[in-house]
Amino acid sequence: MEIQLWRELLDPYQLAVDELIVKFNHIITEHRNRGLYSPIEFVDGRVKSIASILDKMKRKDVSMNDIEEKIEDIAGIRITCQFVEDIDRVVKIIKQRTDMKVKCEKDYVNHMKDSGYRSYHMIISYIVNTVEGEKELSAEIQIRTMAMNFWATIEHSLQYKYKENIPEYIQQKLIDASQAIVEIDQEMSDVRDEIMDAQNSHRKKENLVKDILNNIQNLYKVANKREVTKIQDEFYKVYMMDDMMQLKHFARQLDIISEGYRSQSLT
Ligand code: 0O2
Repeated sequence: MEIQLWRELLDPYQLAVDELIVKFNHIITEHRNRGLYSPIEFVDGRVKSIASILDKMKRKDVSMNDIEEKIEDIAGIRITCQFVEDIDRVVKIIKQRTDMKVKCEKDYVNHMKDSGYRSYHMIISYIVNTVEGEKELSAEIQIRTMAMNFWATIEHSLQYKYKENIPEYIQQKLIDASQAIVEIDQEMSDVRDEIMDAQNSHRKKENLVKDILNNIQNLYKVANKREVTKIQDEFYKVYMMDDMMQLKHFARQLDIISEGYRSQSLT
């Protein structure tokens, strides 16, 4: 196939990857803005390289005409979670969406591959709008924990080096390591509530400080500069106390002051 035709074939997949990354990142933002724990820690994606598509075509005996139908991971999204439990939550979120239709799922989390690979795979059908109109295409979403991702990334680079022939002693090491990853994920799950609590309090504090600073910045436009400087100094003092209750109280007082200026400027 000519290079130009590859480009035309792959362009909509790039659009799908870009859109899906934005959408999943927005899920993270929505959770965090509401002071909620996000089951998605981070997301990335890629369009499969031409070399990798050609390799897969050879491996699976796929003809040029069947690429789009038979190679369902041309567009690939990887969602990384902190805890195994988060994977189920992400799967539920995806199933509830109306812009992604789940075509098939593979649960390599509960059914580890012989290689030791663990991850939850979903093939979705997704519509993009191109210059030629709507196009429905397939995309693969891989959902895994950070620990699973660590293992898969390293194992993938070894596959690249050794192709199908990873020496047996390395394979055994990888299987042992994958068992250790199962244990790490389990250990982390055992303290999930504590970790989530700590992270939530940290985010809540960050959001509160962001609101306070926005409020102070807006006050500069309407209030006397000396008064705002006093408020700012007071904020630093309260912040240094490292007491969330005091910080909340300060934020409420500041809201009242700001509201006062807002209504004054309206009259
Ligand atoms: P790349 O370079 O990541 O794109 P099948 O179910 O066998 O018909 P397929 O498509 O191989 O077909 O499905 P599978 O097994 O769900 O694998 C899809 C992708 O999952 C792979 O894509 C890898 O990204 C990842 N994967 C699957 N097995 C392993 C594994 O043992 N180790 C690692 N590190 N990753 C794995 P590609 O196209 O193989 O590779």
